[in-house]
Amino acid sequence: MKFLILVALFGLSLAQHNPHLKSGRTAIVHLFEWRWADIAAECERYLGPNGFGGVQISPPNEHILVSSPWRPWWQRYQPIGYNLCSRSGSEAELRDMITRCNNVGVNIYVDAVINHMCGSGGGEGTHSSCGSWFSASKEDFPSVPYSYMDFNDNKCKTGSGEIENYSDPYQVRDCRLVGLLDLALEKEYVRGKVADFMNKLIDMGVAGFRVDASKHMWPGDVDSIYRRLNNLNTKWFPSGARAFIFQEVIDLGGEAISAQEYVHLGRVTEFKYGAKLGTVFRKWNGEKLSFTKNWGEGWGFMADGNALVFVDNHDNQRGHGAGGASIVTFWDARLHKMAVAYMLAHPYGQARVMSSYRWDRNIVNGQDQNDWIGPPSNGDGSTKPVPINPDQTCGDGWVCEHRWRQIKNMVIFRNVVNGQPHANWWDNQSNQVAFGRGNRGFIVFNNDDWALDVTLNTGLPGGTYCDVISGEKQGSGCTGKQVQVGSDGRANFYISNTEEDPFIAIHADSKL
Ligand code: AAO
Repeated sequence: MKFLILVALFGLSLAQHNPHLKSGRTAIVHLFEWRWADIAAECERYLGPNGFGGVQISPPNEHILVSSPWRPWWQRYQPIGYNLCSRSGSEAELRDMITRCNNVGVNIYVDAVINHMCGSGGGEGTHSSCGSWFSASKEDFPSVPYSYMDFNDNKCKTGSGEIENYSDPYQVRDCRLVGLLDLALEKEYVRGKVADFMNKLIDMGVAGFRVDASKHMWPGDVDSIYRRLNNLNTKWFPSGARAFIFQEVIDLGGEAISAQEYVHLGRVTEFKYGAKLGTVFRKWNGEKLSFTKNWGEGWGFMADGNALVFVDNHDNQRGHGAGGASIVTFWDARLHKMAVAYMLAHPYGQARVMSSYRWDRNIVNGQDQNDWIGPPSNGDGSTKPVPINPDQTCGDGWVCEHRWRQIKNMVIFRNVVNGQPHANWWDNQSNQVAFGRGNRGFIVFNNDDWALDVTLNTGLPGGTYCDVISGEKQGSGCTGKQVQVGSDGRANFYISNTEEDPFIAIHADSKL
């Protein structure tokens, strides 16, 4: 009996590691701050047809409206309640989007902000995205309802009520993160309200959750919430399927709380991944691409099946969160394309691609004074739609990295090589490396300051392949470079260090 219970419990949480991607799909994209109407259209016109597996959406629940600074992106990390109207749209638009994305095989993952409500200085009134009244000073949120009894004020032992020291795990869980009113998740009542909110989304058809600020919640508390979650909607998912859970725990080492405390509950964001990959591609601290032969667990990252990996995220692309200056973002487009391609070619982890908007950076002493700027918006703060240019890029300040040919084609590469082992590694002991995935795909990088000119074993069947970085296969030809693979699997590669994109990728579906 005990054994059976153990199996049941263990099985339940392992199930939460599965993103339930539709067959043949492998990568997800964070459409940061996009409107629901635009995500629905993007699923149908682009993500579905190009093999994207899912979308991480911005928090869909009612949030505070901040006026100073004017409508920052981070207002959505300050919940006022669980009504589903937000800067991205109404509940009806959210439901329509989830349905339309599911219908074209693209899953939706919700950014769930459940650790806290708005900041203590959030004032009183109806300045919230659905217009619900609240009072931050009285800790009164009638739309849920939560009252002062539902917060951790008595549990927190610091004088300020704030997290003062990250090396004290009690403070980190029981006190306020940057002034945000900290919910008492040990209370049955609060757990129930949070679970109701998540269950409403599950029933609408979402496939899972990014759990914001997980480090700031006790593993036992979130476990108790996860156990209350419904199985996924059987209209789109197998019966008995559990929600995919990936928890935001920033663990670069050296703190009291580690990612390991959460890996039995679901996946965890592996922040070391982007921090290290950025350092490698920037060639800082003596790092070289050739050192990545054992990339993944060999670099001290968490176990493969627990990791959610990314090159940058919405925080560290603008100096919030962690990772520091090494993070490569769209602002360093050439390095970013290489780093994202490396991630998508490599088998480690569940990969997430970032899709950003541009803002006016104003960096003073290494700190961006404009790190708060929200998405492309109209004067009244409403978010602008994402217009698509004739060349398939996005307009109006939306960067749409996921539509860059190099990145889109590497998402397809990852699908084509899915399940194949990391193989045929080559390096020049510096910053030129190559590796394949079984007999399905091969990629070559030149991040040195001189040309790469070498004949390598690709592991692929002989033939002519289109490079999917400089172009792609179109009909019976290539729009970019061609690679001739001999019947022995060997091919010559030449990559000048001054090329726009100094890397080449070929795969089974790019063969002529
Ligand atoms: C805003 C204002 C605040 C105001 C507050 C309340 O900016 O001035 O007090 O409202 O009125 C986002 C924004 C915040 C914003 C918040 C609410 O980023 O600026 O505050 O919305 O509107 C910690 C958490 C992590 C969190 C991260 C930003 O652990 O969970 O801070 N990320 C999530 C979201 C994020 C969101 C929230 C949480 C809140 O992704 O968008 O905030 O919902 C160390 C710790 C980390 C800690 C960082 C930053 O990291 O390890 O746990 O992250 O510090 O404080 C080295 C170390 C590394 C260290 C890092 C940074 O790299 O190795 O460990 O340095 O110093």
